[in-house]
Amino acid sequence: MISGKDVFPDGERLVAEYLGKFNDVKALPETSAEIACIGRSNSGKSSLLKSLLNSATMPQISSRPGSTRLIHLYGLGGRGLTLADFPGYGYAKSSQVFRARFTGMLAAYLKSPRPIKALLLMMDSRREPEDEEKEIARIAGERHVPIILCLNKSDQLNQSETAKLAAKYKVTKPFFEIVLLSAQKRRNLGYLRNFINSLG
Ligand SMILES: Nc1nc2c(ncn2[C@@H]2O[C@H](COP(=O)(O)OP(=O)(O)OP(=O)(O)O)[C@@H](O)[C@H]2O)c(=O)[nH]1
Ligand SMILES: [Mg+2]
Repeated sequence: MISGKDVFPDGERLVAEYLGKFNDVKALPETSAEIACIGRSNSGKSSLLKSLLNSATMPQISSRPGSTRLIHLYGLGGRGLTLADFPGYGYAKSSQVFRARFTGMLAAYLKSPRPIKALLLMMDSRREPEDEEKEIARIAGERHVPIILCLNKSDQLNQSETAKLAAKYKVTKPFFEIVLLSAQKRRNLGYLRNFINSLG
């Protein structure tokens, strides 16, 4: 597990262009390479992209779960790499229809022939991986798509909780890498920034 408290400098933000929002995988424009930020509602996906990117249109964040309802795409400075901010899953209060559509949308995306280079799987660091995370890991494994498990909200952990997590996530399998970070406080984002940049 990669952890640290370094605050991510503004100057290292990835320059991005907002490409729009899409309500269906079939509606997404063709791209040459994609990284998708996925995870449970309220885990901080939009916050992570807001902290990493420098774009005229920034991701919208909200304390209300279910705030991102469509797939938002950001192009990285003409390098052919696109970042996708997905709606979250597992929001108990969202309507059955929305939940079903969304689960279908993520499953459809993961199984589509789109050029997915990596997945950033966001999870509140105080939660355990649940069925959804295990299913995502299974599908990604079949496709040989690396997942970086992003354990977010590290600012909410004390020292002993952080040490416990480090012990628990000593073995990264089935993930490519595990990063303990704070999207909101912009802590320990350097590895992700360099990883994304290396694929662009
Ligand atoms: N303490 C703390 N709060 C955070 C952190 N990152 C995000 N949050 C908060 O978590 C809430 C949800 O953030 P979003 O970025 O909107 O979460 P999301 O995963 O995009 O949510 P959906 O779009 O609903 O799927 C907001 O109130 C954020 O301020 C973090 O690192 N630390
Ligand atoms: Mg969001």
